Amino acid sequence: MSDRRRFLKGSLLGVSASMLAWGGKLAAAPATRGGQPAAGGTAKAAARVVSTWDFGVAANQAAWTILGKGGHALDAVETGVQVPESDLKNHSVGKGGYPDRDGHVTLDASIMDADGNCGAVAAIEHIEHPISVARRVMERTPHVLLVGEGALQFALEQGFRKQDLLTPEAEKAWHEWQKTARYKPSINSEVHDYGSTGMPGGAHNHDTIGMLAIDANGRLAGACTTSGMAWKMRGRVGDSPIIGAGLYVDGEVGGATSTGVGEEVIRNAGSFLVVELMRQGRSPQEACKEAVMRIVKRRREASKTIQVGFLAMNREGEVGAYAIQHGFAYAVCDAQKQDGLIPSQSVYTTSYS
Ligand code: SD4
Repeated sequence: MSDRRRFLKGSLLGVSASMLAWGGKLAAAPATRGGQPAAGGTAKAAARVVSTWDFGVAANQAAWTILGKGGHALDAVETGVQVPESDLKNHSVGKGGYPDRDGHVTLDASIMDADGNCGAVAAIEHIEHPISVARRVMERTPHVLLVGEGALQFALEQGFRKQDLLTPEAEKAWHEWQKTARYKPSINSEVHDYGSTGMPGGAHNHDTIGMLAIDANGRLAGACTTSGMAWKMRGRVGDSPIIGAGLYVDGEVGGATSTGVGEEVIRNAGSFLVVELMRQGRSPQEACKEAVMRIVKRRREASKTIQVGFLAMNREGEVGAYAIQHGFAYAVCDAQKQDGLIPSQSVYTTSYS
């Protein structure tokens, strides 16, 4: 079990009953239409930000420096997820993330607002804050998604600094992995085992940060950023930069984001599905559960050993989550409490590894 997962297990044991109750009854904010202030502009929504995993607590607090002052949800989610992107101890997001099986740290990120504006980058290298490049794609290009070399070129044109993202710690872990992996980096003409019997990364194949925010004016936004699955194939892209898979926001309904094995999320258009289920009247929790059950139903065997978690917030500020495996948690931050961490319900209730 990784240090992070061990920490999470410990911290969840410390979650008090009162906090769980608080988590179950997240107060609803006044409804607004299309992510805009309600007619007349008098109704004030309760600002709230939620994000995946325990490291979402620090990310939420950074987002709150903007939301708490009445700032825009889009600025809040960008600022919030930059925290794990820069955290060298976090091996699944940004700088310090575990590399692909050839030793390259490649990052995926997406951002979306309540009006359907969105931007993303996939398999981008050498840039510490892919989320900010994704926002530039959204705001300064006619496109939605830039990948690889082209994404890097755009980032450099936009003034982002090129840097080495592979930390000594991550490099050491990669060398450890190579000792048992049936794969040697570089052109590998002898071994063509692409790991078709299972996803690489094991316990490291989740932990993306997905964040959803609603600001004091009722505007919704979301962001999702990751280094993806550890030891993935070179060129592999997960769910996080795919709008509708790793992230989706609709100002009339709410937003959803995902963590876990991206292939399963993409197959089911996971976050879009969660938002559409909320549109049909499901609560965020019910919608997340249904999206998880679609995956489990299609992949009954595989789902025993993979993790996928969804987190959703509707435009009233109601929050819910659901995961395949035990151990998923989400952070909640609002005017009442800035360091909430709530264990998600899951299909399986015992730990896996
Ligand atoms: C992916 N959803 O690339 C991501 C994995 C994850 O840290 O959660 N990674 O499939």
